[in-house]
Amino acid sequence: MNGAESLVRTLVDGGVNVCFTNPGTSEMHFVAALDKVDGMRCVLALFEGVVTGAADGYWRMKGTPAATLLHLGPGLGNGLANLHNAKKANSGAVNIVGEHATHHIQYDAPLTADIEGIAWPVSHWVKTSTDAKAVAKDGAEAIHVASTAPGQIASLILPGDTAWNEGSGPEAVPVIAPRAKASDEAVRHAARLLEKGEGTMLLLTGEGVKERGLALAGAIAQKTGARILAQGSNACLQRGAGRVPVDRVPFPVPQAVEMLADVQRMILVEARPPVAFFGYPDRPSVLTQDGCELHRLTELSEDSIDALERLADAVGAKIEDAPVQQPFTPEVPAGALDPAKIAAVLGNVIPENAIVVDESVTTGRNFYPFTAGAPPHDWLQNMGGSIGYGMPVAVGAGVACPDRKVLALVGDGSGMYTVQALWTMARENLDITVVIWANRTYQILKGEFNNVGAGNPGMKAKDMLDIDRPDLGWVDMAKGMGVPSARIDTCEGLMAEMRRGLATPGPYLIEAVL
Ligand SMILES: Cc1ncc(C[n+]2csc(CCOP(=O)(O)OP(=O)(O)O)c2C)c(N)n1
Ligand SMILES: [Mg+2]
Repeated sequence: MNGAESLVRTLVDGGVNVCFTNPGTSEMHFVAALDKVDGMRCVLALFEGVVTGAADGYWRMKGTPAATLLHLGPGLGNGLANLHNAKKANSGAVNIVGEHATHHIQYDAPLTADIEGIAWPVSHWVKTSTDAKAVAKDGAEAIHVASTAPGQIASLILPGDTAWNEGSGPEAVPVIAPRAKASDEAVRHAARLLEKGEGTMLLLTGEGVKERGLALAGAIAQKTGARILAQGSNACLQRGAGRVPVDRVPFPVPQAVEMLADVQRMILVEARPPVAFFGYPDRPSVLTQDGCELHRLTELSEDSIDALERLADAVGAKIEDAPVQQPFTPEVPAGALDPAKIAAVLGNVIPENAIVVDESVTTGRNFYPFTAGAPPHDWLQNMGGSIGYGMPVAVGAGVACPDRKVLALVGDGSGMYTVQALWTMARENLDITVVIWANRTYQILKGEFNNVGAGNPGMKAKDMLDIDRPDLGWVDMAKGMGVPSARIDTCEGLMAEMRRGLATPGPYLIEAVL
């Protein structure tokens, strides 16, 4: 058995049974091994940003890593933006990056590059296998790293000869440590802060914004008079009727500062201390008031459910007392589309157990209040700010959860970064309804132009902020990649087409012209 087959068997035995790929010559033995080993689902994507984003989406829904297969430095480089997003989302992934055969690297052939140098900034662990006998063991270590809480990026670089020479056979993955428990002092101090009542906030992300974490936090808040709030972006927030509702830190700095103005004590449940997305000339970077005490209950890698249970006990809160969201559907809107009406349509159509991948940018600023009473669903956000995450993450979620409806809500500018994801949706027949908010502009940047103090855009600057001339033909692009599609520009049309897309299996794209 060669090194490549030893590695693929190690992956499958280690529970990594999906590989998102875009291979080249240096990965051919890995590709050949896929035919020899049962149990690995291989999903081809036509751009590496789709590969890496799909691995992110897969982890978010499954909590176990997928593998990626990438072609040397440039292939990895094409995948960097979504690896950056995945790393910020604390998603685990095992990247297998092909490399020239060891004897060939010295000749500086066209594809020779500093692959480790490219991999490091978006990885927690990087290793180049030195020979075929080491590949399986390195692969097992990569799975171990990727699976270690809260989830990490492991990049294994595989020179061609380490794939084709005689390997070791599969290796077992070392035991993965469970999440560490928060210290007693962290829980005790949080309880002390909560005793002070109003002015205390629990800021949540990670397990803290999943159903049970929210129920515990909601019960604690109910008992003590504290408030709960979610981080601005969250990898997977569980919401909808019957769950404890939670708002998020808003993107615009003035709104965020206002929301946090009364907070004197903030208890961080996996969350980062809230800071602005960008620095501006006349706006603060830190969103909390001076003197606000920040107390960490759990690190990202710690067991927040356990910590919240202990905290609930300490303050005498009972999970069944948590105030849950009642079901409601907004009034059905009519006529031309605008962001508020779109939000009302969504509140009517989000199906039970849906996975909503949100890359709506400005169109989506107000989706939360209108969709809060929809049937229970998961809400996924961009964690790294690099746009083009939405459709790839939807691919990964669709592969991870074939029995659930995936709804990808994507700005037209964002969608163009990784539009190739549509082809993978069609090829794998993934049950994803994509809605593109076709406002023909980078709308958010118009506000940012002013926010950074650049004044009013002139003709040339305006040209950098609009994406019309020509208008993007989303219906045609989708058709060209095998995804049925429709264009609408009214609330009635959006409602009907979303219902159609969600009712029929397989992918569907709606171009919603604003
Ligand atoms: C990789 C990357 N390139 C550029 C940007 C800067 N950027 C942020 S939002 C945006 C445009 C978003 O446009 P769209 O998705 O159409 O949403 P809209 O602003 O129209 O609501 C751009 C270019 C970014 N965040 N990431
Ligand atoms: Mg736009």
